[in-house]
Amino acid sequence: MLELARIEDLPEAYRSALRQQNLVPLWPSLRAVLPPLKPAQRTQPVCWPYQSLRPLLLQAGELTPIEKAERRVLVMANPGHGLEKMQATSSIYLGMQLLLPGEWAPAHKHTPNAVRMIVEGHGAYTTVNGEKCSMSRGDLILTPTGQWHEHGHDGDQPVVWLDVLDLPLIYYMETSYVTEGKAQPVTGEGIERSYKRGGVVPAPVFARNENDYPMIHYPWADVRQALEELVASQPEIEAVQMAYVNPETGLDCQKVLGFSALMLRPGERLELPARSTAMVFHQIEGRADVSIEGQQFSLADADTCCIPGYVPVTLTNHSSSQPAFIFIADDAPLQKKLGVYEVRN
Ligand code: GTQ
Repeated sequence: MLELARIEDLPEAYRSALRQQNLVPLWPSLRAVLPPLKPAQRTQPVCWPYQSLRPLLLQAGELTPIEKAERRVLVMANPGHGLEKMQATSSIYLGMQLLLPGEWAPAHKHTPNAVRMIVEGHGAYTTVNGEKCSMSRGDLILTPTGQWHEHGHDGDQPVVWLDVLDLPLIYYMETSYVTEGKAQPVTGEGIERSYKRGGVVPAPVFARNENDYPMIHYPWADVRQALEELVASQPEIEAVQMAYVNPETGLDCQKVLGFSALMLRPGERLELPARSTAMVFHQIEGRADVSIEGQQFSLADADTCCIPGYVPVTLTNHSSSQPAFIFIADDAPLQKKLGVYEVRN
């Protein structure tokens, strides 16, 4: 590839004349914005072990009352982007949120899309546009763009969940803002039961639900059972993986980020090809190693890590008797819409 002229190769008077008119020569920066074959990446591989994060999160519960935090969250920030940017990847924000018994995180709605993956505790709930979703370990609860949501807690132990938002992208687009609201009346509970059986959906007199987000609560017990039934019916399947989709359309459950649950069979080693998406892994059950060239993370219960895109990934379950279950997030839905999604074999 030809070497191009540098900014210093231009006379200072010319450079200054350009600056004064808010003009920039492309050629000194062309290789930086269009590097050969692989993008420039800020996203570094990073792991946030839950057992080291947890005491600091509980301490936040003592240091900052919920009224002074609104959302009591420790953000899992990637140093490659700069911690103050609060980004795990270019498009994904990750945070661990703590709600203590009796606390209430007031209703609001915002433009970024969020999901919660419940990590520990019982008795808390999120109400999304009137639908009350109880929280249990491993449940996925969606709070898509523009939907009112608030969190409450009737139990007697701390509740912790992982927030996954497309905030970095929505903020970058200068479209991120919040609207505050009042406590929502509960109008429904248990929407997941209406969509429990794949292939059939509620259709009162054949009118289908055209809401973009018909199902917002995916209980872990159902997803786990689906994975076990998948592997029981197709023992040779390449990857025991289930995507979280809109049950009315079969498409991704949200428009920017995509989510799936993966079961690694005892002793399984799974090689994922290099794809254009950075990825987030969160261990729901068991243990697994996540490795890319030059870096390996051993995930135990509730550990979370991220890795950059365009690298092959190997996932290994070293246990010879126990399966491992991993929650995965990436921005494949967005990349596919933009036409930049790639799998490199
Ligand atoms: O629970 O609504 O981690 O609005 C960041 C922003 C959680 C929430 C976050 C939010 C929330």
